Amino acid sequence: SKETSPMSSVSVVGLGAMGTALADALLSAGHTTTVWNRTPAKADPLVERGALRAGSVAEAARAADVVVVCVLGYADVHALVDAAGDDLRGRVVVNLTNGSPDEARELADKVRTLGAEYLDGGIMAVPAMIGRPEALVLYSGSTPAFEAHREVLQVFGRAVYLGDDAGRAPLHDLAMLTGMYGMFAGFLQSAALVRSAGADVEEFTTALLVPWLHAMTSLLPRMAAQTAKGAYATTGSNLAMQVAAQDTLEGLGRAQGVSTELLAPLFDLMRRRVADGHGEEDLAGVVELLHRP
Ligand code: FVH
Repeated sequence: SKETSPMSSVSVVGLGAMGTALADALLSAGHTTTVWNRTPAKADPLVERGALRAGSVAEAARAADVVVVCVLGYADVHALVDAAGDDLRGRVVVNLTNGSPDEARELADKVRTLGAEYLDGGIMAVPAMIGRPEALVLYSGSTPAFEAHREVLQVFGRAVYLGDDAGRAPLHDLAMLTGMYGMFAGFLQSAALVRSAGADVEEFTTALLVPWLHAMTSLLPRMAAQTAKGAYATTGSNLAMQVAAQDTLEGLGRAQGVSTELLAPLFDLMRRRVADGHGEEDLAGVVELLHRP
C-alpha cells in the first residue's frame, strides 16, 4: 500500500447507520474523507460537513489509500469489489461488514488478486459509540496494512489486531456476540420473573442484577483456564449442587407463569454432565458437551 500519515485519505463505501458514523468520526478527526453510497442522498449530510462525494465505487477507490466498506452483507461487498476492480490496486480494503470467517478469507483472496491488501474488521459497538473510547473494533488480515494504518483505524475506537488470518476477527466478533446473547437471555428471564411478581424491574436491574452480573464476570477467567486445560476441579459450587437447585428455579417459573424455555437447553446440558459422572466438577465442564477438541 501507499505510505500514509495519520492524516491519510480514507474512502467510506456504504453510508447506512454504521458507515455514516464511521465517516463522521473520520471527518471529526480531520481525515480527508471520500464517501459513496448506493442511494446517493445519504451522502448529503456528510458532504455538508466536508466529505468529498464519489460518483462511483471505483472513484471512491481511486480517491484514497484506505477504502472502508460497511454494507449489509458479503454478497454486496463482492459486487462492490467487482465494480471497483483494478482501481483497488495499491489500496487497503478494510471490510467492516458482518460475516463469517470463511467469507472473510474468500474475500481476502479476491482482494489480494486485485493487488490490494485486506483487513477484516468486527465492530463491537453501535453507531452512537463510534469514535468514543468504549467502542472496540477487532481486526485481522494483512499485518503491514494494520501497522501502516493503525492511527486511522483507531479513530473508530480501540483497534485490536488478532493476526494475519482474515477469518479471526469475524470469529471473535461472533463469539463475543454469543456471550452477549447469553447475558441478554439471563436478563430476560430475570426481568420476566421480577415483573411477574409486580416488582420494579428497573430498580431490580440497576441496584441488584447489574452489580451481581459484574461480580459473576470475575469467574470467567478461571472458567476459561479450566476449558483450556480440560480440567474442571471445583472450588466450591459443584455441578451436582447446581443441578439440584434447578427444580426450584423451574418450579418458580411455573408458579409465576413464566416460561423456563430460555434456561432449558443449559439445564439439560448440566444434567447430562452430572449423569456422565462429573457432578463433583465445575460448570465450565459443560463446554466438553459443546465441543471436543
Ligand atoms: N448498526 C449496528 O449496530 C451494527 C454494529 C456492528 C456491525 N454491524 C454491521 O455493519 C454493517 C452495516 O450495518 P448498518 O447498521 O450500517 O446497516 P444499514 O443502516 O441497514 O445500512 C446498510 C448499508 O448497506 C448498503 N447496501 C445494502 N445492499 C447493498 C448493495 N447491494 N450494494 C451497495 N450497497 C448496499 C445500503 O445502501 P442503501 O440502501 O442506503 O442504498 C446501506 O448503505 C452490517 O454488516 C451490520 O451487520 C452494524
